[in-house]
Amino acid sequence: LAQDGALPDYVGWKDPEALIVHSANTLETRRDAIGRGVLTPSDQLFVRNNLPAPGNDIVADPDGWTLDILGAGQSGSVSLKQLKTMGVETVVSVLQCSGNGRKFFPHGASGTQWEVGAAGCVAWTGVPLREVVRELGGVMEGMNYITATGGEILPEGLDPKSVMVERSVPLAALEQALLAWEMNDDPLSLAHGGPLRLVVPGYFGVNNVKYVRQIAFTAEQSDAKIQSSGYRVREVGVEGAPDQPSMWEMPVKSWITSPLTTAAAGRTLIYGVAFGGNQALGKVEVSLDDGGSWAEARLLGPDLGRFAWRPFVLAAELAPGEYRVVSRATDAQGQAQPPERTDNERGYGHNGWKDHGVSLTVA
Ligand code: MSS
Repeated sequence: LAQDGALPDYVGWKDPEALIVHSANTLETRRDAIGRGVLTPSDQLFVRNNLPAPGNDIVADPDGWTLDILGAGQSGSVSLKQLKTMGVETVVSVLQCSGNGRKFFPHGASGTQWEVGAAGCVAWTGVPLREVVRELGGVMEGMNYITATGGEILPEGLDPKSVMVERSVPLAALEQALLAWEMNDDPLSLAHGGPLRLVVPGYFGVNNVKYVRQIAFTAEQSDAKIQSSGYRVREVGVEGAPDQPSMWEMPVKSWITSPLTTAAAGRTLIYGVAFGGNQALGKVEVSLDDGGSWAEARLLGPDLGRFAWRPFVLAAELAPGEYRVVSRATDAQGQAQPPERTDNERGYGHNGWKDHGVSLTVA
């Protein structure tokens, strides 16, 4: 297990300087490590596992990995080698944990105390799920969800439904879902779900099932705990239940990445990242007085599509003093980040701009 912030073995190839080790299963990208590039380097990307990762042997022979597909015209098993002949596409998307920003909830929401770094933007290469389904004769009638099962070996002596990672997303996500075997042009690492991962661009992290073993088109959502009562938004003090909103589509969000505490008086470039979630990004504004007045920031390129984030920059002339620097993004549909968080039991989905600001001393 992680001691003194040391990296656990399965992520030993990561950059320790860029990461906060919360536990062996939860590593966060430092706010000051989120750079000005569009893509997050793989060795700086956050990691979150609900269960310990499987052994490294599962990535030894990627092409031999098999995926079961149920609820299509012809159900059955396909190998990764076969999937690689069915189509290929590269999609850049923000991977963000449902609990990113949990640290800001005043009721002390239980779970990893992520600040802003349970998120990154990476390029996924794989076959669009819709192409695979087309080859298999389409989705069976009456199916409403894509239900994906992770390849973990489950701990013994526990009800499998209480621990398994099995997530359902609405069938509409078939438009963008990808079965990915590469991340940032490298074979998908074990830490990020190799050899094969379901990626649902625009949806929260939990729906991007790693080491995916089975994809089922289903009429109902999974009855695994992680779907039925986990990742449900409800008021503080309330238990999770299937009738509450599930952590699916991500809303618009942004935060400042530099400077974070101090700056020299004069011309200062203020940087951050912004994304529209399941929508394209529209614009980003920055305020130096906690939302009193706003100026539009410039988006840095290139634009890698609807699901990618954009670094942004604003040049500001700063006189000595104290500043509360905040950013507010608006998606292409005109939906802007709200000022406040919406308090909820597990601290999910925080996109309020106030908490994500930084207090700057300029001297
Ligand atoms: N998958 C599996 N298989 N398992 C686990 O545990 N987790 C989740 C996803 N997927 C899992 C999976 C989560 S929860 C998240 S965030 C993500 O993943 C992360 O990713 P990375 O790669 O970064 O680690 Mo929260 O919403």
